[in-house]
Amino acid sequence: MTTTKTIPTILQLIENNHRFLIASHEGPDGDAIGSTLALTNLLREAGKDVVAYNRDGLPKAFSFLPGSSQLCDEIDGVEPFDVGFILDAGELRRAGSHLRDCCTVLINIDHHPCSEDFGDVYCLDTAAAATAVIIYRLIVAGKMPVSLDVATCLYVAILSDTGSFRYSNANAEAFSIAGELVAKGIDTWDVASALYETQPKERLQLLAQALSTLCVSPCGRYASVATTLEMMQLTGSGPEHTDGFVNYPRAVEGVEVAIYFRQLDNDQFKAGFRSKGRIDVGALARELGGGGHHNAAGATVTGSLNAVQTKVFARLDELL
Ligand SMILES: [Mn+2]
Repeated sequence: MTTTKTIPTILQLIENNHRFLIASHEGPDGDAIGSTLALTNLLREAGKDVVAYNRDGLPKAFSFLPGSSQLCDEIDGVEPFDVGFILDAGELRRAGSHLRDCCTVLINIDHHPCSEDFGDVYCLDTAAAATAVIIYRLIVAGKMPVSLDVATCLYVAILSDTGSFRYSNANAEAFSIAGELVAKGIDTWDVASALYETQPKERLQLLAQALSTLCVSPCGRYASVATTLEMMQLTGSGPEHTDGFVNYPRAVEGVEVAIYFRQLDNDQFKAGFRSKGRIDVGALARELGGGGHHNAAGATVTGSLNAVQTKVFARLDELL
């Protein structure tokens, strides 16, 4: 079903029901949390009873968002919810397969290509820059008021999924919605500084260590950085501080594939891959026993850092 057909159905379900569950995918990003909290705030403001849920809880980076303190990571199994919204999830499993049983009606709203058709209502639009864009369309179609709280959550979601309007999905609709949201009174500098200028110092200390391992291939088309458990111990940091590290080798001029090797234990590394489009790193990751998409993928590889790098680089030399 297309968005245009499903939006009136969803609006009807909101109107006719009272108890809602809003959930999104594990390891939530800005779109997952922003969309969850936007819809949560919206429905609460309309007098509904709403539970916001994420199996991994709230990443600290989003604790400035309105409504974030009420996001829970467990659901008490009492009576079922009238309606459950699963947002931005790709697959129900990533939000929690158990959610099917707690909701009378399940609505899947997503913008991921190949999003699984798991809901009673399936609202997919791969042309939407973020799931939050589809939620905004829903609000406009339902002529619902956009409070500053709702606007802030949607804005953060769009900002996050478009890489602050740098990625190719930053289309006219994304800019236009962002403009309308900012017009509701968002302090854009406040939001940007809450998102990007509140990093724990441990992250930057670990990043400094990671950057010192920067390695660019002789052909110049792939590059990597790595972190070891020793570096984490030395800087008092953890895996939660490594978000975005792969973007640094990706930013090197001429690089088409970037890799971030993160040591998991003595002889295991997680290799995170990013491609600028020509090389299918999803296929590469699957060869190594992992998975992912054309432009973003990962695999766990056994061996010393040196051995793991040699293995991955040899394959990339063949591909590039
Ligand atoms: Mn998204």
